[in-house]
Formats: sequence, structure tokens, C-alpha cells
Amino acid sequence: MSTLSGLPEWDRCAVMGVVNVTPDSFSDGGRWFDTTAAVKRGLDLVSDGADLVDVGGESTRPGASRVDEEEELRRVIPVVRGLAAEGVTVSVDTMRATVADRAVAAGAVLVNDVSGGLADPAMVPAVASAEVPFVVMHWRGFSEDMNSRAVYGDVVGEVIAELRARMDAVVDGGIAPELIVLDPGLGFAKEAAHDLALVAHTRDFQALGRPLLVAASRKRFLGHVLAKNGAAPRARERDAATAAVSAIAAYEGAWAVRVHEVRATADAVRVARAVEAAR
Ligand code: PMM
Repeated sequence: MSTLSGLPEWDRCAVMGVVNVTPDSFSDGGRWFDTTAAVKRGLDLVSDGADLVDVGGESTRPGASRVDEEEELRRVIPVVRGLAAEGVTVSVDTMRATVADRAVAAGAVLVNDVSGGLADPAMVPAVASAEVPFVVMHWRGFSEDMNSRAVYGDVVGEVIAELRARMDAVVDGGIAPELIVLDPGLGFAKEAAHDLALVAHTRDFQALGRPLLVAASRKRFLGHVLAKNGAAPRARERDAATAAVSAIAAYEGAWAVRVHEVRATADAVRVARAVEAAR
């Protein structure tokens, strides 16, 4: 397994639990929109088996508009501080350099930017000087209109090529290559068939030589797979399907999976590890 500076080392795929401090997250719909409740939620995720907790204050669901920076800081920083004070390994899910900077000062040890540094030109320099691991996700633009960008000839080849280019740009910007984590960006400018192809080809991303984070949790493509008579189950009813993807991603070599409901995925990554060891 890969080692990333400042993070513990796990002998299997790590489980990243999600705390969305937003009133409108598509999957956990504002239930943790309060510092105390959000910190408690993060601690509960750790008890359920999360290895790290990803704290975000801006919804990226398709069609979502942006939250302003002051509001994002107000949502995220106290939760990062509260969880870090409890000894939790915290990552911050943000597209803003200021939020990343302040979150690192508050104890976050990883910056997870769904735009891979594209949304804020100050992000790459900020992470370069913070010297923390940085998640570079495949991204083609903001959520407001990303669905129109879900056009691919060879989705796996194009996502790998675009991630490679983005990784090179981030390294040119001063972030050490050994601090980079890559992510195929399931659901971001992707249709269900694209997401499924990317999961099926998880192993191909090893060609990029960096750890891979896979975030399938509760996403639309799972709703599509599970739909009955054209009706998709609600986001919160997609956790068993999420755990199934966690097992596949772990078995196919993912470094970590990012999920809202941790317990089933914590089991899934252990099963994947045991099966891999028996191969
Ligand atoms: N997806 C969401 C938010 N953050 N971060 C990474 N690295 N990869 C993702 O695919 C990703 C992410 C959107 O989902 P949420 O609202 O359910 O958290």
C-alpha cells in the first residue's frame, strides 16, 4: 500500500467517511448542518470503522450553485478543528485555497479538491506550501452545468489522460508528486455508463503510478443500476450498492473509498483484502 506523508499507513484499502456540513447535500440532506452534530457524526463514522473523515461545506451535486467563502469557512473549520482535536485523521473537501489553508491550520492532513486545483488558482500554491497530500479528481467544470460535459469516445482512456495532464500541471505548480492522490470523479460530468466503465477499469489507473480514491457512495449511477420500473431508490437507500462498489474498488487496488455509511464498507474492504491475500 502507498504511504502518504502525514497519513497513517493501512494494509488495505482505507475507508474515508463523509461529513457534509451542508443544508442541501444530495445524499445526507442537511442532517449534519450544525457543528456539534457534524463532529458527532464524524466520531460515529470513526466508531463504525472510518480510517479518515472528509469534511466538506459545499454541495457538488449536479445543478448545485456555489456557496460563498465566508459561509464555507463557517461550516467547515469548527468541524475540522473538533474532529482533529479528538485525534481523527481529517481531510477537507474544498475547491477554495483559503478554506484548505485554514483547514490545515485547524488540523486537516489532506486536501480533497474535486476540481483538482482548477477552480481556484491559489489552491495549488497553497497546498504546495502546506506540503500535505492532495486529491486531484477528474473534473470538467462546475456542478451547475457539468452534465453537458459528459461526452466521451473512450471514457477510461480520456479520464486517465486528463488526470495525467492535471497531475503534471499540479506538479509543475510545486506539489510533490508523492503527495498526489488521483480520483476518477464518478458522477462528475459522467453518465451512469461512464461511471460503470470507470469502476470496471479501476486497475487501469495504476498506470498513473499514484494512489486512487474511489467515491461511488450513493451516486446516481447506483440509482440507475437499482431502478425498478424506471424509479431509482433514494440516495440513502443505496448503501448496500455502495458497499458492493467498495469491495470491487478495494479488490481492484483502490487506495481508499469515500462513503457516507461506513459500517458495510469497512467490512467490504476487509473481505476484499482477505480474498486478495488468498489469490
Ligand atoms: N464526490 C462528492 C464530493 N466530494 N471528493 C472526491 N475526491 N471524489 C468524489 O467523487 C467526490 C468528492 C459528491 O458527493 P457527496 O455530496 O455525496 O459528498
